[in-house]
Amino acid sequence: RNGIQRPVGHTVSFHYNPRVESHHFGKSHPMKPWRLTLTKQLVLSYGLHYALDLYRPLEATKEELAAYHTREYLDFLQSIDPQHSHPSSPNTDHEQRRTAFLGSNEANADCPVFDGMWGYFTLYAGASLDAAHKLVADQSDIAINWSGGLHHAHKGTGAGFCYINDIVLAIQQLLLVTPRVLYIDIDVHHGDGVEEAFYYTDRVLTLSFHKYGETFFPGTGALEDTGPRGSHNPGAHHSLNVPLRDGIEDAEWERLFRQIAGDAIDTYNPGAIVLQCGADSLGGDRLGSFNINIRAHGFAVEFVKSRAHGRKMMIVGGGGYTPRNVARCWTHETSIAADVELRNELPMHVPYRQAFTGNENGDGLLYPSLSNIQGKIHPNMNDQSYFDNLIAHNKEQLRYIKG
Ligand code: ZLS
Ligand code: CA
Ligand code: ZN
Repeated sequence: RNGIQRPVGHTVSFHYNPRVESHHFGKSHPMKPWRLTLTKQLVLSYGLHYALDLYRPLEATKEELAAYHTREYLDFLQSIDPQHSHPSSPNTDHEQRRTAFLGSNEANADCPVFDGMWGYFTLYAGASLDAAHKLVADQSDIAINWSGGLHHAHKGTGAGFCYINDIVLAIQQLLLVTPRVLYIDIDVHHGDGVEEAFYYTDRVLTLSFHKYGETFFPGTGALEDTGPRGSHNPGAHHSLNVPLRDGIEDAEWERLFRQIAGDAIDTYNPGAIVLQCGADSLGGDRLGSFNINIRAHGFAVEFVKSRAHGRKMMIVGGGGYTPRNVARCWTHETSIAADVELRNELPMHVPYRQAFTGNENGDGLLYPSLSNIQGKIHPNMNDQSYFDNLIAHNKEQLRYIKG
């Protein structure tokens, strides 16, 4: 009806269970699963689902999560959920365990305990595992899970809104069938949890672009941190970091990404590429401070896809704290995966249309100008020589790597 068709010879799968939408971190918490509702509605309104294989994955099992996470952490997560908790266990013990596993509760925690949280984790992790399994079984070429991408979770603790590291679990599955996986992370925060999980191996190359400096979370991901010290360790030179200052703009971003990600793909020659597309690197994000627009963000997907040359590709979400722009961004990136061009005017019948209309909400367009219009203004604190140094340093690291 609207001309959207399945391209021949390349399958794009979309892994999503709408039951994730109903979970709430708490009233003032910036992480809003509702952004996934908005994304899904926009994808459907553009008719993109005609170009996708849609899957509705079930919850991951505790056994599946234990492929990375510790038993005691999983036992804690499952039992702290009010719906699973034992009324007999004393409150004080719960409090101590909560602090140990999810951090202190001062000024309201990044990782709160909320109703149905076990259901939420197992759904988003289940979707990433389903995506990985469809790639492994050769039933998909590009597998997308916008509810995943929770890159800060550690083996035995939660951090930065992340409890279960679905990315690590998915990469573990890909490693069963391919010798090398490249992980690229364009969330405005450092992909520390994924870097940490594969820090000591040469079978995963991690590459994160992020804001770095002052007190910005999580504080890791310096240019110089490229893996364990000592060239005898297989993980040496296999963690790449691109620390950025506030206000980076479209052209600079695209040049930097093309250079560094391009070199990484060519040199490392991975069998699969996992791309974390956190949308908090967009201009106007509530927590981020970059100045890039939706097409420049999507350039990462476009570029990796153009260099994939038959390699399996997995795309996950991540951060993104201005929901209308998260939905725009991930709809655009779904369309890139599916080889479909979308018109700038949003479909008339899109639900929640008011979230996208009005001057400050982007005028009913898919691609409004985000830089310096929405949110706080972040002057560009990067300069050409700084970028040149980032490119040169990462090129130097890649000289140690043979694909
Ligand atoms: O990458 O900066 C921090 C840590 C703190 C400041 C905030 N307080 C609550 C705890 C101590 C130093 N945390 C960051 C985490 C960012 C995680 C990004 C996840 C991802 O995008 C992947 C999904 C942070 N930045 C902003 C907040 N936390 C934050 C802002 C507002 C609130 C409300 C709820 C909770 C407390 C008040 C909160 C956190
Ligand atoms: Ca990042
Ligand atoms: Zn983030």
